[in-house]
Amino acid sequence: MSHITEPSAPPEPGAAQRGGYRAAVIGTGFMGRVHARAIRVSGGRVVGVAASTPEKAEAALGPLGAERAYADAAALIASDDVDVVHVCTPNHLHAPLSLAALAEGKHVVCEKPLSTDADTAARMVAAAADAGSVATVPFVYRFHPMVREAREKVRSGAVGRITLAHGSYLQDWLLRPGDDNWRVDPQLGGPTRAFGDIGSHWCDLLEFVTGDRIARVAAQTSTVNGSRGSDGGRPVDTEDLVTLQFTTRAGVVGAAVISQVSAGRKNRLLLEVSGTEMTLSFDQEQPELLWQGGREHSRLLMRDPETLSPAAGRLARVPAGHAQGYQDCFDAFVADTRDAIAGDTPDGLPAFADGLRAARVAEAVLASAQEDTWVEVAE
Ligand code: 4PW
Repeated sequence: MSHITEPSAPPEPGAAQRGGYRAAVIGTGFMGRVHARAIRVSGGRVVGVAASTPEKAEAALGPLGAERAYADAAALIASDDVDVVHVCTPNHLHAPLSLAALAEGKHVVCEKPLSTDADTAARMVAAAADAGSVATVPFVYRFHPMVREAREKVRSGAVGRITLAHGSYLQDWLLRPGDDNWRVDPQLGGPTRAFGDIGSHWCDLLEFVTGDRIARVAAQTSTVNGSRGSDGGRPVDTEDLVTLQFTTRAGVVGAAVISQVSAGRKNRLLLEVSGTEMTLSFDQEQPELLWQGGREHSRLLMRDPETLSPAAGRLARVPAGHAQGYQDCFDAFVADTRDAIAGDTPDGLPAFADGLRAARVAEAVLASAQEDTWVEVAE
């Protein structure tokens, strides 16, 4: 099969395999399983798992490939066998567990949102710096090679001066009143739901690709299902959708639609950036492709390590023509976290500062919707 080009860099343990990666996972839901797999694929060990009950932790040993079930999160964090704590719990526990792990001198990978309020997220950034720990947040869509390719085209000037950015992040798993999850409860999920959960990814991707920052926002929120639950009877006031206008520091204007109630849309993150020379469009459900629009010629770029920039090519984890996706992003993110712990400085690794940034944007979005006015994003 001579036409198959191998990825430019081997995906598995590289420089930073030195020292190993002894990780433990708190939380055994969908995200806990994704993290555990990424740890193992990156050459690490899932040395332990903790859950809301010892029984749940025990039951997760097999599915997570974990070596030991801890009675609770505190015991896991205190363990000398654990170097890196992955926090994959409901949102309200992200901050206390991460802070406890940092106080024990652990490295931390914490799911987004970093905290349910931005001031606490700022304390987490400071705590990570004080501890000298690597502290990362899985804004994993950054790890699609075609996202890196888009970023390189902006960086090189090929896109020209950016004039417009827009897109959407649409899902449908909360479409019906009977659809329920801890995320809809502000005590567990935080005051913003659709925006905190998926709007944060969109804004992170926009800022990552453009290198610019959202300066001010005007948002509307809507709670389509005002009550939820198996009998549809529990009142809910976290938002199902957000429409957002924004202006960046560089003066780019843009708009985004974020929804968890868009029938048929499963995980459709679309980001389109227009500059004076070209438009780039990335759709997370077609992650092998990047549309490059030009006045005279437009083309669909494919993830081919032979034609990608080195920054994008290094994230190719399977040969060209073999689709790579969501779990691959997680695998690459954990591999870069591992390398950062070993002393490398991987390009584009999302850290707690990026989680704080997302929390600040989320607070501005919520305030704008509540006050019905433009709101500046705090720095
Ligand atoms: O972070 C996001 C989640 O909370 C994800 O990337 C997709 O939407 C999958 O689950 C939710």
